[in-house]
Amino acid sequence: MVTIADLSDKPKYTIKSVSSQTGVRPVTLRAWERRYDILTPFRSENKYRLYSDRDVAILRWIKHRVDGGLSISSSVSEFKAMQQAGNLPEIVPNLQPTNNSRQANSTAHYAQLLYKALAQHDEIAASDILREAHAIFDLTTICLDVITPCLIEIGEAWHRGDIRITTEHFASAFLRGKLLTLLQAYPFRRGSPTIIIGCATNEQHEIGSLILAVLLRRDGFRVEYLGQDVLIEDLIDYARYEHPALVCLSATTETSAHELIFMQDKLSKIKPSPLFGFGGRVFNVRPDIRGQVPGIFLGENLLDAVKAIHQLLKA
Ligand code: B12
Repeated sequence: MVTIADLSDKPKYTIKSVSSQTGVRPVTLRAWERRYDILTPFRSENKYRLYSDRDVAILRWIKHRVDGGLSISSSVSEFKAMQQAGNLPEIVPNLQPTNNSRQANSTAHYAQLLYKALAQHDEIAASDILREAHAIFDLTTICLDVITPCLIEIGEAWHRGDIRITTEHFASAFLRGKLLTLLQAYPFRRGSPTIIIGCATNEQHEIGSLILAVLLRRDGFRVEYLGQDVLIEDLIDYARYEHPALVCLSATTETSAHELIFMQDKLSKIKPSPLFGFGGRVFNVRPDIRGQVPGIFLGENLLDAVKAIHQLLKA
C-alpha cells in the first residue's frame, strides 16, 4: 500500500506536465490553489510553478473525488482533515486516458463535452451528447458521473467568472428538464412502498433530489417527487393521509438544513410513522450538521443513498 506521504516532495514538474498527468487544466489548478489552498508549489528562479510527485498524487486524489461527484470544496476539506490527522490516503492510480478511444468512452470526457455544449447554450449538441452517453453508459453512471460533474463544473466556472449566471440557469434548467422526462418515463407502481422526495423549505437546489427520485423509480419504488422549497407543515399533513414508507428531503444550504430539525419529531406523531431520511451538499461540507437533524442521514452521495434506501425499505 503506497500512501501519498510515501512520495517525494522534490519539485520537478511544470504546471503543463501536471495538467497532463492529472487531467486538471492549468487554469483550474491555479484556481484550486488560490481558492482552496490545496498546494503551495515551489517557485523556480523564473517564478514558474514546480510540483513534486506528492503534489501530483494529491491533485489526482482530489480530482478522483470530484469525478466521483463530490464538490471540490468537500474533497479538499476531506483531504485536509486526513492530512491534519496525519493519515494521508493511498495514491490513486493514474487513470488518464492513454489513447483516443479510451478517452472517447470515459464519463469525464462526456461530462466535459456536456459542459462545453451547455456553456455555449447549445441545446441540440447537449441533447446529442446525452443521447450518445445513454448508448454507452447505464442510467446511474450518466446521472452520477456525467450530469453531476458537469453541474459542479458549471458552478465552479460561474464562481471563477468564466460563465455568467444566465448560463448556469440555462444549464440547470436543461438538465432538470431531461431528468423530469426520465422520471415520468418510468411507470408509477402503485403496489410498491411510497417514497416522497423533495427539497427542504427554502432550498432551490433540486437536481440531487431529482436524480435520487429517478434512480429509485427506475428500481421499482413508487416515488412522488415534490421539487424545490417544500412547505414542511403541509407535507406532514399530506403524509398523514398518504402513509409513505419514507420521506426524504435534501438541503444544500445551512438555512434549509435547519428547516429539517423538527421533521422526524413531526412524522413520528403519524401512525404508522414514515421513516425520515435526509442528505445533500451541506451535510457533506459540514458533517457536524448531520447530528443536529434527527432522522437517517442517507449518505454522502446518491449511490450510497439509493443503497441505504433499499436496505431500509427491505427491512
Ligand atoms: C445549479 C445551481 C443552482 C441553481 C439550482 C437549480 C435547480 N433547479 O436545482 C440555482 C440557480 C437555483 C441556484 C441558486 C443558489 N445557489 Co447554487 N448552485 C448550483 C450548482 C451550479 C449545481 C448544483 C447541483 O445541482 N449539483 C448537482 C448535485 C447532484 O451535486 P451535489 O449537490 O454536490 O450532490 C452530491 C451530494 O450533495 C449528494 N446529494 C445531493 N442531493 C442529495 C440528496 C440526498 C437525499 C442525499 C442523501 C444526498 C444528496 O450526492 C451528490 C453526489 O452523488 C452548484 C455548484 C456545485 N458545486 O454544486 C451551486 C451552489 C450549490 N450554489 C451555491 C449558492 C451560493 C447559491 C445561492 C445562495 C446563490 C445566490 N446568491 O442566490 C442560491 C441559493 C438558493 C437557495 N435558497 O437554495 C453555492 C453553495 C455554497 C454553500 N454555501 O454551500 C454553490 C456550491 C456554488 C458555489 N461554488 O458557490 N444554484
